[in-house]
Amino acid sequence: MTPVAVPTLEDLSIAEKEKKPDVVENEEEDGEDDDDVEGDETPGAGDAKKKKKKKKSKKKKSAALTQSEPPRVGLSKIFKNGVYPAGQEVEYKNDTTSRITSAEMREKERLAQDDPSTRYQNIRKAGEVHRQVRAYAQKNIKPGMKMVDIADMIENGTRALVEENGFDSGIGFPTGLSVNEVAAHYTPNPGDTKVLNNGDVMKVDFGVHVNGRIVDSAFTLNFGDPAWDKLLEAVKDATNTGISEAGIDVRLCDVGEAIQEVMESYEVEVNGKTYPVKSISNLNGHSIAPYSIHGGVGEKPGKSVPIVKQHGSSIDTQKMEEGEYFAIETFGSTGKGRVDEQGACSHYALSQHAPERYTGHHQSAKTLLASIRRNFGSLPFCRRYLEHVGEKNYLLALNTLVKENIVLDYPPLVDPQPGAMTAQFEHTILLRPTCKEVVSRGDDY
Ligand code: HZT
Ligand code: MN
Ligand code: MN
Repeated sequence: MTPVAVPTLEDLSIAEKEKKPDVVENEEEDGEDDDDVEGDETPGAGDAKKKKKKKKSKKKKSAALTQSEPPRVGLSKIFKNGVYPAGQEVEYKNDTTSRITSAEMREKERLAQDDPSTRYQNIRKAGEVHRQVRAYAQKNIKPGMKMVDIADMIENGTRALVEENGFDSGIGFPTGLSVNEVAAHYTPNPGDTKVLNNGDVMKVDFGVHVNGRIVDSAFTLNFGDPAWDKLLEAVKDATNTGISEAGIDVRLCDVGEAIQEVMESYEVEVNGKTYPVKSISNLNGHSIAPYSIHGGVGEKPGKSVPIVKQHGSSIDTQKMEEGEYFAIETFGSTGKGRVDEQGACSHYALSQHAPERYTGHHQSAKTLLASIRRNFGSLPFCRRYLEHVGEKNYLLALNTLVKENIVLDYPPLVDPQPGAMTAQFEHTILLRPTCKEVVSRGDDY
């Protein structure tokens, strides 16, 4: 593992420049396998062990404190004071009450920060994991790789950096690696031999959570005709428009209308054919709640963030509210501009109506349901994750739970027009009392 520089955070924080997190330098490579650290407060780092390590290398000061390649250094070892970098902090549009300076809003935010259940450190750590893992992915994903190896690259990095620990921290949802006309919700199933090819346009959509606070962010890689870059640019612009429009008391329909306007102002010319870029009308962003990727809590459904103008639905009365988290994601297509469910399913999640215990007639379904509850709770999972926790021959039981509406299936979402190309960009934002924080913003997108 080779140490590399941690990405600079200069541009990310407006208000928190003064309390920039400590990023300690990596010790020099001395050939010793020693990750102990002076002042290490890791529970279980016992005195005996410490002394032994101190003897072995008496002058050892700070251990590591930059990220390795591949990324395997847990972030608590890089940000030793437990303070993670804030995302991009943006002033609200039309902020006539000047929330950023309002004493009332600053006090409200101070209280929110001090409340352990709402501490922003959780979402910020998840955001920093996302940035570091994707930086490695963007450098190393190449045509010819197996999709499973790409997924492993991202998931192994996420597990290590977030310091995966039961329900306290881990993967937020399956790694989406959707190619070309597939817009979302493809990840390889066990045994899938699919390879990333030259010519492919791949959406990389992965999630990280810390104490249930999920960062959901995605980007698109173009290994095809450089002319597709215009499609990527359209979608990036549309997503940034959604982020810019988002705010407290903003109507969700207005966000959708602004996104579509920008998205559909683009066209792409590839091989002498001109395609108008369309917003994929039946895909949307969504609110996010603790351990709930679609933002639903109990009987209360989450909120959708449309990416096209809505026609006379009830969505036009819904507004964004202070304290809410949203995934702002947009999808552009050169095809029909809508998606169908198509192909083998990989993504699943426990239904919110799932019974506490299985009362049906299939013994294998009963034990699989117990395993899903224990390992994933309400977080989405994929078949590979079932194998990761040791499940074998689970497919019949899984299909039974889907048929009985105990587990929901999320099949791949595909633009049905032959040759359609799709792209996606997504960020997670937090509507703080004083400002909007784009927690997944990086120097890449
Ligand atoms: C569902 C299942 C998963 C949430 C959006 C999404 C990836 O399309 C309300 C609005 C993972 C995520 C989801 F395994 N979906 N974001 N990133 N997928 S969604 C949705 O089902 S629910 C959109
Ligand atoms: Mn996503
Ligand atoms: Mn999402």
